[in-house]
Amino acid sequence: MSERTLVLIKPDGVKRGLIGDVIARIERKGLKVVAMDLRTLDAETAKAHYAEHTERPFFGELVEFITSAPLVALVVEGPRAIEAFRQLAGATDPVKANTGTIRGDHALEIGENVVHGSDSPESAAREIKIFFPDRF
Ligand code: IDP
Repeated sequence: MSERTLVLIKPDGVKRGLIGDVIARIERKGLKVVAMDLRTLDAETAKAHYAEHTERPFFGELVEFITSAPLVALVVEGPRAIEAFRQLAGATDPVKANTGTIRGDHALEIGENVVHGSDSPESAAREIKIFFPDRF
């Protein structure tokens, strides 16, 4: 059974030239990119996307960072795509992320950890609707 997940290549990943690396890993795994867009988020969209973190102390920093420069939003499809991409991404804290994962190979700071991937089918549906309201 195929499912979809929302992936973001965050501003740090775009700035550092990692778009190709991230997409190559997605495709090498056998997952398919079914939508893709380079854009700079406005604060409203960023707050909606990270709504579950509203009360966290780092929320302001998170919104500021994710809106600071262009990111790439992708919808990725395949069998167990949500879990498959989370495995490719590695742990949230890039120092703890295994080598061989996107975060493990490319990042050191939790606030600049290169990618986002939906964490559940409910989040994926909600996030895909925020980024690609008319596409799915
Ligand atoms: P996830 O991206 O691995 O799903 P979440 O816990 O959903 O991790 O957190 C969302 C994002 O918020 C993380 O990817 C990270 O960039 C940022 N973040 C999480 N914890 C912290 C923190 O303690 N300080 C700064 N940023 C954080």
